[in-house]
Amino acid sequence: MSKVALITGITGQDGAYLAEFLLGKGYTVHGIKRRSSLFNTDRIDHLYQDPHVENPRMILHYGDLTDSSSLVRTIQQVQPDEIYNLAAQSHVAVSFEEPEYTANSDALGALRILEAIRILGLENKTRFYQASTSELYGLVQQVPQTETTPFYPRSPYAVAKLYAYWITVNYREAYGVYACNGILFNHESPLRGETFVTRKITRALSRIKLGLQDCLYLGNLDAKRDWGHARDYVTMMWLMLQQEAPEDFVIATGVQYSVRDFVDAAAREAGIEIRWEGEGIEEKGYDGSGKCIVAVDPRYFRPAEVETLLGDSSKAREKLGWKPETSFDDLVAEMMREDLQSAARDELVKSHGYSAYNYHE
Ligand code: NDP
Ligand code: GDR
Repeated sequence: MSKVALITGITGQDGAYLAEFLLGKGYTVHGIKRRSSLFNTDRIDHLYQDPHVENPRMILHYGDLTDSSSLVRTIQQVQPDEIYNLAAQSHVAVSFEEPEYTANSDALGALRILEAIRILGLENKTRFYQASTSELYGLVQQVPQTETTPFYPRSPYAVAKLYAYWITVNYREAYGVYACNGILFNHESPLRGETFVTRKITRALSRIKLGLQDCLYLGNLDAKRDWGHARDYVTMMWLMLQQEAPEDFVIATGVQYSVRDFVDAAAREAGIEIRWEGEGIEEKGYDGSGKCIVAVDPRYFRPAEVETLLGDSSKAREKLGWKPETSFDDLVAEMMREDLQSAARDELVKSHGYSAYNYHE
């Protein structure tokens, strides 16, 4: 009998990589997706199986982290061996605009799933993975950050994820649920949402290169992050649920770059050398011909910023035998390759007289 996994957030970046990974391991994969007025399964369409085929190995269910009824019903029906709770309102800046919804989905969503496991008497069967985050460290108290570094969340998103972190620990200690937190540092890929800074950069520079856009507007260029590849990180989610006893793990590369460094690296992939001039909100990046292609827009500053994050994943390296496979340069190159291709497609459409494409930041 193949193992059964249930993934919330299967339509997101990590959900897509994890679903592919688990299908490759022979799992039957169930996913929870939200109802949307448009199709929102682009990232997993290549994995989707027609429900009319016999014994499909990937099945989608409508549901929402804010709706206990859908969660309990799906978990009861699926009887999963493993649940990966990846669903979240995952954008830090948006969490300042929608704090209550973020708390409902990101904090209470985890509780609802853990309660469902208990209500359905699945404590001894179903293992639970919670997508925790380096944002918990926020205003960092120690460099680099490990599993024992104190938390200091700096956004409604991080505060909600703090609740989810502790309720996961609590259900492990109180009810013996096999429940783990993966404290993952930023991880990116060509599937990254377009409004996160890395993808915003690779997408915009590709379009600038092909004459589809003039300028890339960013917020805090000095913010530093520890960026890995999502493909590498989903392996570790699975590894965490294969141990004898449940534990929490930091997953990071241990290398840090600034947003400005990321812009430089991505521009180099497009054959552009950026010259920076000015400071603060006056800082601008110019291409070889002297055209301004990067500028700061304070609109993208956050009410409270996380300036610097750097992870130490020694515990995962030792206990799980895990290490990241993709370097920063390879990550940037892969993202640029994909975005240059999609900009080239847009350019082709435009050159044939169609203008039905939009640019949304
Ligand atoms: P994405 O934003 O790409 O995906 C989020 C997923 O959650 C999407 O499938 C989205 O659905 C779904 N979702 C959002 N709200 C709800 C809801 N109320 N009910 C059901 N589903 C919902 O995030 P990532 O894949 O990048 O991240 C996965 C998880 O890991 C998130 O919890 C994130 O907070 C966390 N994390 C991410 C890190 C990163 O660097 N990527 C680092 C550390 C933690 P839809 O497609 O309909 O929008
Ligand atoms: P983050 O990712 O907040 O770390 O959360 P994001 O890419 O949004 O920001 C990283 C840093 O870049 C700065 N920045 C900008 N960010 C965005 N989005 N847009 C801009 O124009 C811009 N300019 C500068 C930000 O201020 C920030 O310092 C991600 C999400 O995936 C979370 O769900 C996850 O928990 C954490 O990573 C780890």
